[in-house]
Amino acid sequence: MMIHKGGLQVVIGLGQSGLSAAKYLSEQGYRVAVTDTNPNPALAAQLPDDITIRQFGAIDGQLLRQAKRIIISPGVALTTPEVAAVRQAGTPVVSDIQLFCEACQVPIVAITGSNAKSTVTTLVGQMAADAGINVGVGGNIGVPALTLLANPDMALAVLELSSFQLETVTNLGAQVACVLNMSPDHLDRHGDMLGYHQAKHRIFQGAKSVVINREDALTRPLVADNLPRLSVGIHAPDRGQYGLITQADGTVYLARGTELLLAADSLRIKGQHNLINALSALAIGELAGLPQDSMLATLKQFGGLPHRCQFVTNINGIDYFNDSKGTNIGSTMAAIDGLGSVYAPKGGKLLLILGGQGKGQEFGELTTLINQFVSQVLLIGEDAQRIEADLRQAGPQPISGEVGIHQCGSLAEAVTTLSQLTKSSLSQVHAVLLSPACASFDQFSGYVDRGEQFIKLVQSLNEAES
Ligand code: UMA
Ligand code: ADP
Repeated sequence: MMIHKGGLQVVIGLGQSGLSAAKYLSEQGYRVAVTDTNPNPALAAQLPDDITIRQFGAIDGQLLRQAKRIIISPGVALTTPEVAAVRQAGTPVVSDIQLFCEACQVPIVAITGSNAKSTVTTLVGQMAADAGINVGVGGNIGVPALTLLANPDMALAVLELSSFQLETVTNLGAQVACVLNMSPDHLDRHGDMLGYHQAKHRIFQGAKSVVINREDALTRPLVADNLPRLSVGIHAPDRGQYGLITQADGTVYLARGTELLLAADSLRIKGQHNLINALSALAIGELAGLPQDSMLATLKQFGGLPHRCQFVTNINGIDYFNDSKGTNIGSTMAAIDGLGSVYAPKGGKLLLILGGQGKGQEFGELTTLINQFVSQVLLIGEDAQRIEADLRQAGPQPISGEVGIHQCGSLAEAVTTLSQLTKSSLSQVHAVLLSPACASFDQFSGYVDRGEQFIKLVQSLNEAES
């Protein structure tokens, strides 16, 4: 008979992270059970045979009451009644990240934020790899953290962490912890901004060093500490800190104190928000002990991730950008500001494609940046009418009469409309930006599908025009 260690471990949710947790715990010799609201979770076929307790179709409250410890998937809310009841009764409820940090023997770099997590995580991972370090990159980025433990030679773990993963983590003990930025997101799960902030800030528990954003007070740890700390921001930095320095001839440099590191123009990723992302990666890398020369070489090569302000092509002098991952107001504001300020000095404006499935956000918050940087707004998707109403009425300032607003319905229609608009020099359009500030599920299978369809439509436009 197999002797199991500890008590029953119940995994809730059999997605990618639930599967990784179930496999890991079973390999560690625990008795494991799995429960999921889906009657037929697709990943059930990949569960090890010795996991025989599989309760699908509802979260099994009775099973949870027998658990010694519960491992909850990030997509399952702690307020789920069956979960809240056992938690109240004192059963530990943790995420896969808790299991990971308890088992991991190598330094952890932990990165969170409302936006830019995947970009900065990928960049830091690449910097470490290029410096010859055997690095594992995982977490919310799509690679469950526990799967990284399969690499016995891993010397550094770089984790992207979401608020859902962090809300059940205690004493992460990261070598470097960073909250990149904070803007409203996932408030349906966390109740309000305070709850969201508290979840994110668990990343600092037990941290050995931290990176903060000088322009965003909500990224600073609340508790005073004497930890090594580096800051990042758009202004000229203090000694040893990271920022941007603009020289008399207008050239912008990434800088550490007064030391000029790299001209912003030499980066392949564009927009001011990406300069901040580059600085964040450098600061995190410094605290993780990565060599500066190698990090700068990586930065020059880094082309960014697909669907994040991704340069698609230039047609008749107009640049096309795919920012399909811009799914909330904060990310779309960064894209408009970041790219808008690249074209504005040359008298150029953006054409912005906006819309899809809203998440209760206030689109009026975009009007200030639209008035500054955008000449045409093309609206698509389920919430297009509401977005137009918000833009016209609900902003901190009314939308300027000079900005054209066009209801287009679909992305295909938007591309047809923009091909007409961009022909007129009156439109001043120097760049087309798809950054919807919305989820995509009304018309697409996800942000990747939306971005890929946009690229295809733009490529056929290119063929038709050439
Ligand atoms: N389920 C229930 N009950 C519920 C909700 C879900 O049983 O109330 C079940 C579903 O039926 C399904 C499983 O839970 O079988 C899905 O679990 P999950 O939603 O936690 O998804 P995973 O596949 O485990 O993926 C998760 C992250 N998903 C979420 O946080 C929603 C992935 O982040 C992450 O890459 C992965 O773990 C590996 O760590 C995705 C994400 O959308 C990219 N993250 C959010 C974001 O970036 O905004 C936070
Ligand atoms: P996350 O993993 O946090 O969703 P990504 O790197 O995938 O972050 O980028 C998501 C979106 O956030 C992109 O579409 C991009 O326009 C926007 N973004 C990128 N960098 C920043 C930043 N520094 N501040 C705000 N938004 C940003």
